[in-house]
Amino acid sequence: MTGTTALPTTDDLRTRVRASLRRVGASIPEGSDFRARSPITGEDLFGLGAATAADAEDAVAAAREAFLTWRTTPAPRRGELVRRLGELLRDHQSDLADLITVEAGKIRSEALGEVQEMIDICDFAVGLSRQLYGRTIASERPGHRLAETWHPLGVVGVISAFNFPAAVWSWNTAVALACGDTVVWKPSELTPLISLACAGLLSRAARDTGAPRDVHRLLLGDRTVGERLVDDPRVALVSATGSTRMGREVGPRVAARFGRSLLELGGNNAAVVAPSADPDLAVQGIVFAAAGTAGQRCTTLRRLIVHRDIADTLVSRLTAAYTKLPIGDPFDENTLVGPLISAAALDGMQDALARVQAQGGEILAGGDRRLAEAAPRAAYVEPALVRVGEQTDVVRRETFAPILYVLTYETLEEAITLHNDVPQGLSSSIFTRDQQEAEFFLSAEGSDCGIANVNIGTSGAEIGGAFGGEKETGGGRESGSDAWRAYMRSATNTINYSGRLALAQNVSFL
Ligand code: UN1
Repeated sequence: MTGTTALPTTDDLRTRVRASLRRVGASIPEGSDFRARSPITGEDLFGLGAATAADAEDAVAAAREAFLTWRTTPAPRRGELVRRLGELLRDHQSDLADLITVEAGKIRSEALGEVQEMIDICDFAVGLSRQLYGRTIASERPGHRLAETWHPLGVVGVISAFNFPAAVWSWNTAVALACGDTVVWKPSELTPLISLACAGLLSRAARDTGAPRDVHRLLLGDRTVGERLVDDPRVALVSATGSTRMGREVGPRVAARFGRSLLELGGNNAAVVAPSADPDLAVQGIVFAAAGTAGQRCTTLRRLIVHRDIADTLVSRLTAAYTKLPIGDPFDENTLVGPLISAAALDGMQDALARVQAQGGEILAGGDRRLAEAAPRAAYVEPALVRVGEQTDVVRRETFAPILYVLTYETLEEAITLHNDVPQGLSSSIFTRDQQEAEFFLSAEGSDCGIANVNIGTSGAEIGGAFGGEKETGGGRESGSDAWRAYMRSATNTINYSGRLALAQNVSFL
């Protein structure tokens, strides 16, 4: 595998961060409670002050107070705030992308893409602010009308992960604001700087459009801050993105106080490659989905289920592509694979590789650490391609790193059984030019995931569709389509204009 040019120093990264934050108009809160760091060098950048329990209390109280005004602001006017945010994101796309690269290690093109996704959801939410439609329902009684009305829900607590440190916040926030909710955001501890920049731009948009200042509050801090949002009955909806382990705690705790949660948890996404697949298209789609973002998307392709007649050819093409992947500085435009987020992520990957080998798996390409001398604290690694005979416990688990397990199948039914035989259900795809196969994969008997694609990889969804998955992925839907309904409450109205009382179900009384 090729390496790219020398890595930037931690001082270079500090300079970049300062310049981006200055242009965005955000500053770093003084303190030393925790540290911003960069996976590019694995070193600390700045100390930061974390939110205290009193800050969290204050943020929720302020957001609740702001909600009382915001919910009465007409939705198209709420859309003006989101439109302004979208404009500021356009102006600062490059600054925000820099911060994402510094903190999450994303290559430039993917970091810019993440900000593009934010701009796109803002456009979507502006339109939505004029389309919060309810239905009129035929009443069984004469002179009656049934209607469904949608109202703002309240304070939304957003808990987000390091790997999409800005876009996932924007999916939730743009839609929640258009819906008349206010937001308290607890980002990942690993990405405080991009969070400061996003929150700073939204504050500016609020000032520019005359929206209440506290429509949005940011809380930097550890999991105890997130737990406050989870347990606070004033937080009407907790939208949490992260591991299934985290969701297993958040879901029941929010439910125990009859709050709502929207969970977007782990995936173990697979692609079926049928004999009729276009091989060039399949190889490109697979390599981006499996090795892109260094395997750190929740939509990353983790399992490949290939028809046995084409398995050897496809595997040798993939092996060739894997050995050519440029790994290194994500700011270098030739790099395709940046660093893993932490040494712990690298340990997790190496542990999974050792265990799957002990279970009979064969590493076909990659898996070795890179740049250990240049950046001893960073975690650069070659994406790994591993052939496995069966779906062992290691394969059925999500390892948040670039490992692609290759399995083979004979019949499509067998492929789909393998495909669905994992606890997670986020994203899936089939590469085929056979329409019957494609439609079967998309049918009720096919993929059991929230996202099912044809001739495209598992990652890189557009914001227009609803995003989320089934089973241990948590069942939530964010972003486009009618995901907005999770951010509002509906009321069913029965309006009697007949002048006499008629009971439903033909009940007579009095
Ligand atoms: C995530 O990894 O949490 O579909 C979100 C995708 C992106 C979003 C990923 N649009 O890969």
